[in-house]
Amino acid sequence: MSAELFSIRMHSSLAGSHLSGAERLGDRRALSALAASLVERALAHERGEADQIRVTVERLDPGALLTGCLPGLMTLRVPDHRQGRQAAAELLRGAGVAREAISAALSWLVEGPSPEGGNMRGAMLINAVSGERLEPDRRRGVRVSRMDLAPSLAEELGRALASFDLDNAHVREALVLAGKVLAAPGVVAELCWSDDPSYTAGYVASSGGGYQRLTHLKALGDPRGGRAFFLRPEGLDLPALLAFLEKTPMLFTGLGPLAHPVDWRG
Ligand code: WAQ
Ligand code: MG
Repeated sequence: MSAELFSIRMHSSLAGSHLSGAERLGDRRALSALAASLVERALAHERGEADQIRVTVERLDPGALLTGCLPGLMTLRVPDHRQGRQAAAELLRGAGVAREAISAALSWLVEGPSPEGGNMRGAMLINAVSGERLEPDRRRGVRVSRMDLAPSLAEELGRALASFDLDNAHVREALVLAGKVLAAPGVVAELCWSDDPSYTAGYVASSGGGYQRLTHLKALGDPRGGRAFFLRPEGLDLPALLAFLEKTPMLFTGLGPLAHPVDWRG
């Protein structure tokens, strides 16, 4: 990627409710194709046809760019979402998240984490010890942004994921997002499942465990989903964390190890 770097972000909504979003980085030549593909994607989304699509393009300071490696990926097969959630809770315990915080996050995600019980556009921030919600705007949440795969890595990742039958946009984008979240100051772990009714897989990410996929974290057809970032309360600098997640540009230039799927045994 050349010295000139832009952030391009899409957010779509229907009657004021979040439908879909995406964030990419690109050089000047890549922008118009990226914009077209983000608009197409918003129009074709399974959650519905948007009545508003916003595309934002912003020039970045290339001096602020961070690079990193993606977390390692493994798939844990679970028979259904109940066992998936139990497995997620155990993985989060292993990453150092307190029980209270885990059960609070799970119930918010199950009920719909926004104040009206719907989906949020961004993530919840949760104190990993007390379970308290810490994001400044509980309706919107915190949107992680300004991250992407380096162009050279995109192909390599596609090939690697394809050999596990996992080369889809959900996995690629979630891996990149989790990679940036794990690089953020004060984050202990992340829990996520999709708000797309047809996509039941989700993951727990932590620096020790990497990106651990669970094949079912919700029932097929359930339109609720979301993300919880668990934060270490000691020494937490919330403004610095928000600035990092929302503003610091990060490109991934290396892959982590990919493991063959295994059955979860709690
Ligand atoms: N920053 C913060 N939160 C976000 C962001 C973001 N950039 N993008 C999405 N979210 C939140 C928001 O609340 C969405 O409602 C929720 O996450 C789900 O987003 O390995 O597809 O894009 O098979 O539907 C994970 C498993 C798929 C992939 C996640 O999420 C795999 C997925 P979605
Ligand atoms: Mg979605």
